[in-house]
Amino acid sequence: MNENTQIVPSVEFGDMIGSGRTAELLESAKPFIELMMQNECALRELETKLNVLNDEFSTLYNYNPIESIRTRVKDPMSIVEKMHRKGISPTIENIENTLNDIAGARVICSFPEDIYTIADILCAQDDITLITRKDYIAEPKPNGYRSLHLIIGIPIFLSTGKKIMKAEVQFRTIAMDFWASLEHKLRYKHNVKNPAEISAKLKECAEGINDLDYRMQEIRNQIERDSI
Ligand code: 0O2
Repeated sequence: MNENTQIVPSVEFGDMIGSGRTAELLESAKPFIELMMQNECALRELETKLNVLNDEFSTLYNYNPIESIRTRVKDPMSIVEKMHRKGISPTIENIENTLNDIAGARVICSFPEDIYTIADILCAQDDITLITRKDYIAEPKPNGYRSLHLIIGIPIFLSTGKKIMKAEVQFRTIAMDFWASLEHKLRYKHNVKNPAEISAKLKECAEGINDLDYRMQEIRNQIERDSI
């Protein structure tokens, strides 16, 4: 099998199983399973880096800038569907070259300032390369969506040597995450009567949440300044 192996077998799954070709099917899936494993490893490396920073802040400043970290490897059907949407054949090589978000992490911070602090420190590490940076906090999406998105290159060390993996890291405050999770759920509810009204209300909530984030941050900073 080479890197151009299609992850969707050309022969029907049932036919292969039925004809005793299970071993062949499993063999054809190996490169894809390997790619998933490498992405899992990249996320473990990334999560460790973020946890190290959080532990250091906790020890030095008695403060945790990161509330929580969630990671996921994109599921195979979403990968195939996204490749299909982009009109590119889902070979292993094409998937690796095209998709930046097979490995994804969501880093939830307490305050907007923490997002930039942790993102900058992470990108300054000498084994991390910043590939793209989209600041949807400074420039929210028209629907009100806010987050800082980074695509980074991060190394993993295999028996065959070093491999640079790509990962998407989304940084959000707790409030931004609350909004994005609900908005995502609502987006998939169909047959709403007034989509424009719902969008307008969601946008209004996004503005309110942003206002709250910065007011809470100001209170935190005031407490820091005024502490004796
Ligand atoms: P999932 O299930 O979260 O992975 P690209 O991924 O590069 O093809 P794009 O538009 O350049 O597409 O990426 P962008 O803008 O950086 O956003 C990608 C991800 O951000 C999305 O992943 C969402 O997780 C999140 N996101 C972006 N816009 C919105 C939004 O308006 N609402 C919410 N709730 N989330 C958003 P996926 O691939 O959609 O899905």
